[in-house]
Amino acid sequence: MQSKFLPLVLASLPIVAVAQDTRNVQEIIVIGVRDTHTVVTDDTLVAPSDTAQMLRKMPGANINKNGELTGIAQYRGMFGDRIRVSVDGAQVSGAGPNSMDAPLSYAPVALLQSLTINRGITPVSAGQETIGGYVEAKTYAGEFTNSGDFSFDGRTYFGAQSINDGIVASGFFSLANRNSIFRAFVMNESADDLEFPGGTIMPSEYKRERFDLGYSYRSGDHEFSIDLARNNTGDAGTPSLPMDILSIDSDLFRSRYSFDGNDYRVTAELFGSDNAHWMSNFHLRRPPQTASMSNDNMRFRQTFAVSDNVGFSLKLEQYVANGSWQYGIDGHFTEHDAVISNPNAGAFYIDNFNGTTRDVLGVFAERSISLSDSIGLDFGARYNRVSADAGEISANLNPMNMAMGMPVMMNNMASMLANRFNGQDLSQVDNNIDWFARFSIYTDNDTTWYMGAARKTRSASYQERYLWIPMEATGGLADGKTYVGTPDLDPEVANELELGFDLETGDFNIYPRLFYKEVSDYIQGTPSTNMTVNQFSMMMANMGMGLPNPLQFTNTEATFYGFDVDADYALSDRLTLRAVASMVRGERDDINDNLYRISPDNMLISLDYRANNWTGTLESITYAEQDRISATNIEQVTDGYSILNMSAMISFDTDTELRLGVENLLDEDYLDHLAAYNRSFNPDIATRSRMPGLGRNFYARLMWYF
Ligand SMILES: [Cu+2]
Repeated sequence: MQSKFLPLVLASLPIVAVAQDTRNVQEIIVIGVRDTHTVVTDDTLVAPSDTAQMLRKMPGANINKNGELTGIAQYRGMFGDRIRVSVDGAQVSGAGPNSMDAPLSYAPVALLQSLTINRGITPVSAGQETIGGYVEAKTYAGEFTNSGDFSFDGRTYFGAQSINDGIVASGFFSLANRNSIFRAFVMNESADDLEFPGGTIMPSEYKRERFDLGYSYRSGDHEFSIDLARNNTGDAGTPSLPMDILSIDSDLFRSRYSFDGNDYRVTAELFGSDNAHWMSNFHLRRPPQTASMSNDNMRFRQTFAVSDNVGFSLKLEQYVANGSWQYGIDGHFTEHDAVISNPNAGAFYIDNFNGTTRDVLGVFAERSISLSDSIGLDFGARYNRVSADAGEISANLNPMNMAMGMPVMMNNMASMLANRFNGQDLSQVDNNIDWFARFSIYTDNDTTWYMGAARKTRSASYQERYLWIPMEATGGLADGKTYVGTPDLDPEVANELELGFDLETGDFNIYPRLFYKEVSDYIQGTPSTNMTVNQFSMMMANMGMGLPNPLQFTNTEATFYGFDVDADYALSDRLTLRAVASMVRGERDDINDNLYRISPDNMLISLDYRANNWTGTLESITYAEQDRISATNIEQVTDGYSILNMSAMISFDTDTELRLGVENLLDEDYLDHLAAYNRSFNPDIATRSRMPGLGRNFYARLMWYF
């Protein structure tokens, strides 16, 4: 890493060596749009190892959990690729075809500075495809000092929790002066299987290491940074998926340059990642046992998957008398491959994805304008060109070269599917137009009203287009169904409206929002009508592999609507009452069905007590029953529940903070609707039954700045 790092830094120095006097840009006051809800550093002293779990406490947001490190962001009923996730400006398209390395897994809690969610209508400048919203993770990067002399600083983050005997230990070290920050970060975390009141969730253990090296330079109006990171995830259970993680080895790169001119700002970003991933159905969970028609060893499966990403963005922001203009171009180019094999039969293989590419090139313009003292308007438009392609695939499902029987029939069917796929026009191009507009109107009585409208598009993912043989490789849907893709899927187009207000009186603040989103050509699995696909799936099911009746990704129609709010009320100087509530409905419009894996209605109420050097929090979290379920995805109803959490944060001095807490204080036994179904053998949880929520968990987190 160091060998790559130094030449890149040296090469970049001449660009930024031109020092200039700092001159402040003219003060521009644009009527604020309170569209974000931020969790700041202090809140990273929480129990979960997975950054995505912090979304649970934000209005409208939640997580789809398939394992302890695999949290997939959900916002207002949309999730996965529909949510644009930025990690320090970079977009990561993970190696796992089931999103085992979902984007937020690349911003571990121990390194996190802040997690921000863009409430409501997302500006087109935030990212390329923001149909479901925008989540931004920022990692801690150290701080410049006020002196020319270098000083050594850093912070450590330690944590331990009882629920899985998990620990996390990390150190961030920096050598900084007023112009430069050299930084390094190292983290190690591991845990055993999770406990719930009825037993143990198996396999849910995990192991992860992370190493970062970075450099920032600042002089006058120039700022430059470059960062390299390595993520090594080892054994990590994902009990809601058909396989578990054996390894995820990723190298990430990102660099950023900005220049503040007199009345403009230029930002350039370049990022990339190289991710390699192994998973299997036998190394952490009980291997395939009995099968009526085949040898047990024949059902062992392992998958090797890789992804490559590069991306860039170039932005110009111009400050004018009553606001700003912003122009930009950006690109994100990804490639994915995955091969399934059997360690007991060397000749067996299935090209799951071969050379699938997805390239997005975008251009946008955005305007932010103060129409009067009390009215603000933002609007903008974006054009994205999305091109996708895939290489030819093949498979060998008859590794023993048998002359007749099941393997021969299955192999013949796979050949038919492969020939059909290879004969199709796999190269696809979409031309997508997005736009948005939002008003904010400040009235007296400390109230600001918001109104927004947008049209947002998303082109199909590589799985949705190029899954050619019925498999569960679906970006982590974890519904237990097998799927096939449709190469020529049309892009989804969402038309959305949002309305709400902020009322801030000082003692009492409330931020409610209503939203409505109609999506035409919404991509969703519908029953496959292809005879070969259906027969193949049936034979697999007969062998004890997957369910019959596969789905095919298809353009359908859908509507999302709901309401979310956060509020706080100061009961006294020391006591604050907070509440966050989220409600969302997701429905198919072309048939009478609900959408799959939509968050149940939920509400958080918390009482915070602030003393001189400590704060205490008592929190109640209530989830309603979810009976608006998808028949298409054979989804199961989940009962409502309520849990209590308690924590205290103690500041020993300005540099040291300790949080002690207990989650699910009463050890309530409940099921987690968004954690899907158990897919591994477990005497405590029936196969394909709803995953339980976690039991009582004591935890400690310590952050020490030095
Ligand atoms: Cu995987």
